Amino acid sequence: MTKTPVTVLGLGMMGQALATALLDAGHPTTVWNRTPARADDLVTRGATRADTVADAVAAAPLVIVCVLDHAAVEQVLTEAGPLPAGVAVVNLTTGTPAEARALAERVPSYLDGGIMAVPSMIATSSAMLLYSGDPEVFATHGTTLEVLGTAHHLGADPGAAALHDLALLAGAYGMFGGFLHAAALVRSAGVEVGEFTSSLLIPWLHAMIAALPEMAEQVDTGDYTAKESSLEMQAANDTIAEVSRAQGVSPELLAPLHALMRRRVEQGHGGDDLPSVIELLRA
Ligand code: FVH
Repeated sequence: MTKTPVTVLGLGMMGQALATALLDAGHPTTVWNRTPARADDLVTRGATRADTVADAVAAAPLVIVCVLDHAAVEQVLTEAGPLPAGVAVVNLTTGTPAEARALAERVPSYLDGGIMAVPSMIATSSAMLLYSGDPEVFATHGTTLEVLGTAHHLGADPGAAALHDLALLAGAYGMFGGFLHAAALVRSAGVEVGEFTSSLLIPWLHAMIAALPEMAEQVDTGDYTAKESSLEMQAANDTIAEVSRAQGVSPELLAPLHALMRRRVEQGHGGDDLPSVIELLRA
């Protein structure tokens, strides 16, 4: 069966991975990059080089944009000029929900996207990509987009993918922050971080992840009643910070969470569970 031709605009680390995956899956692939030499390897592998953005968007019904930031997307689309009828644009550049909505106003068939993967994960089972915007574009091109990684369409609001992308990144950064503090603490005692991570931290985090569905339910229902570990108990002492300071480790990564827990207890919610803190996050 003939595969849908695809154009990839932007051949940085991520654009190269996307174009390679499409080529490997048998899609006729046209590529363009501001610095043309970055297309050389892809052309050797079978991609077609477009000399201008306008030529690139005219070459395929599906155009994937993956450049540095929103300003670069604006520049590239301006350089493209009016898009040929029937061309769908899928923008995988990291941006904000407002930027996604502005682009959807400008581009008739538009999907915004967020890549939850690093380049080496593209086209593997670990890659997840979020999309939102024109449902028809996803219905038409979803199968092609699955080549890049598991594709989730989050609805017609073009801003939804960017919001979910940032929410997922926030979750990951929270975990990385916890990891860094834990690593600093054991390192201060001369413990090898690699061994600590594989034998203790990863199994512990797996056990803690199992608590997330119940915590999410508490947030959804607004019933934060503690079943096992009250906020009052958790906020009562600040042992992590105390011991960290004694070990010469700054507690600044974890201090904000502890301060919020204390504030919530002071507000009379000591009998709640940890998710109760979310009520203090309304800006
Ligand atoms: N790489 C990653 O791990 C992350 C994973 C999650 C998603 N991000 C987002 O993907 C976008 C591109 O990231 P990247 O890793 O490909 O970035 P670079 O390797 O730095 O390549 C940048 C490309 O953007 C082109 N570019 C920059 N400014 C302009 C412009 N004004 N007009 C046209 N193109 C522009 C640049 O071209 P050149 O410097 O080679 O000429 C590269 O092709 C990004 O949003 C991440 O947040 C990646």
